[in-house]
Amino acid sequence: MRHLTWSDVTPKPLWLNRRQLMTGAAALAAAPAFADMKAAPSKYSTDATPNTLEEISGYNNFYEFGTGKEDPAAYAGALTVDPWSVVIDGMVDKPGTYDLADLVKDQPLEERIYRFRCVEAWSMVVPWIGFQLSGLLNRVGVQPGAKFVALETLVRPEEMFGQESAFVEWPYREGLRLDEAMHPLTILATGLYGDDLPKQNGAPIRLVVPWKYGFKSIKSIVRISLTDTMPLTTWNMLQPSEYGFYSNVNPLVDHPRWSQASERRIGAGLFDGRQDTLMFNGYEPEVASLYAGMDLAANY
Ligand SMILES: Nc1nc2c(c(=O)[nH]1)N[C@H]1C(S)=C(S)[C@@H](COP(=O)(O)O)O[C@H]1N2
Ligand SMILES: [Mo]
Repeated sequence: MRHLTWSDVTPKPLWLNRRQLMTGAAALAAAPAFADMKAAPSKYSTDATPNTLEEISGYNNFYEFGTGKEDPAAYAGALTVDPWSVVIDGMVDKPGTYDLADLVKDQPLEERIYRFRCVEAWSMVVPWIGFQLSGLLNRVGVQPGAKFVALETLVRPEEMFGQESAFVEWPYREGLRLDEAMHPLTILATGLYGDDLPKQNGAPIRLVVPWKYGFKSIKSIVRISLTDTMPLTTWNMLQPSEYGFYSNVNPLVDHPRWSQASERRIGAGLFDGRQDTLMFNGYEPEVASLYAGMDLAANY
């Protein structure tokens, strides 16, 4: 059987709003093809076996919906993700409020199977659907003095009951250095396993930075700002001694309360799924040069 690529099957802008658009004959025609697309992951993909959809959408961190790992699956259904817009502002040529469909328009969507590791030392392998953050930043035009990208999650306590408690200073926020944001491994994901993102995984659009601990991968993004100063980040605000700005996966730098030398692959049967953690989560060849000359123990 010939391996299909994404572009064989559907025009890219169609992909995002598939749920609304796929009706009747279109749905029937598309169904087998979508299943086949799993066979065509990006060159950036790992060859590790992905976790199941049940694992990926059943064990989550999304504090807007509670702090338990099963809370997001139970409560994220309340979130309205359509319509959705994202404010892009700060040091860009074309600031504005972009409708999600506009934002994704013309960005090459592809499946990328990424290792994903939480700072709590569990990990998964996820077949994301997304596009490079760099594509979007290039489209809006990054101004010369910009050095960082700051991202924020929606604040809507009526739908996100976790936001009724103030233990996090909402919105959840994250940031990257501009060169990290422009790196081809850094994607905005709008789906996984050939479908739209489950809400508990950060629908309708979330960041994925595979060489960093999971908390950098901010969910349900409504704002992207280009700045010349290092942005505040939620986990650093909560506990600066434990969570730095960089948060690169690093087996040699332990979290103050636990080792980061190994991880438990969720769902893996053998040996409890425990395996050695790799430098930069296994993406060392691709990203080590971003940190040349930096002391990674000081810049954790
Ligand atoms: N807005 C928001 N984004 C978030 C979080 C969160 O609580 N709120 N949790 C982070 C953490 S700690 C992890 S490990 C990942 C989990 O992503 P997943 O549930 O898709 O596996 O999301 C990150 N993004
Ligand atoms: Mo995490």
